Amino acid sequence: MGFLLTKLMRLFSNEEHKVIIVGLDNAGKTTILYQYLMSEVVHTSPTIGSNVEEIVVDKTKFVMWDIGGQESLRSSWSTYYTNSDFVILVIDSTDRERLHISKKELHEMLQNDDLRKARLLVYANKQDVKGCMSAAEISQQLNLTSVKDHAWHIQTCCALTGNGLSAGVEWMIESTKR
Ligand code: G3D
Ligand code: MG
Repeated sequence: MGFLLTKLMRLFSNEEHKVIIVGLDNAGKTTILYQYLMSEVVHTSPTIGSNVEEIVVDKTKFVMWDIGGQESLRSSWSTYYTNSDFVILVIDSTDRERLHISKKELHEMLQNDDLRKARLLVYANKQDVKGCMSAAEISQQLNLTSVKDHAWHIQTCCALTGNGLSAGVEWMIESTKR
């Protein structure tokens, strides 16, 4: 899995896409990044803020964002939007209570002019947990069908095993060819 992902990311990275990974705290962002980078970490840059981590794999820059931070910090987040080609939103599929917060953040984010050309990949993470929400349920709760001006895709995954992660990356690569 790690090898396949690395290969896919390398293919992808030749085109230099900037990807930002967002999601509430505990959604699984760090675990996903760890899976992406499992076999070969080319370079990691230092953490640039308590809620923002930046990692560069080959030429692809990942700006990883924990949007669970205090409201007061959120105004600075948009600084990281510039030139983003992809937004990866990580959802904890077991966290029904806070899904509405992700929804609000997502729709606000997509209004931002700097994310005009960004495509959206939603990872419905923690699919290994019994009773978790399905992709259809999350998609409905997030009102993804209302997103008309950004290409989007929802992908179920389990960051612990890496299941589903490469399918998400494949969608990203495919979407750049359209
Ligand atoms: P974050 O970076 O979005 O805040 P983390 O989230 O990657 O730190 O993950 C938060 C917790 O969720 C971690 O548990 C992690 O192991 C767990 N987690 C991440 N992905 C999955 C998954 O697919 N399935 C399950 N069951 N758990 C997952 P801990 O216990 O270390 O806090
Ligand atoms: Mg984290």
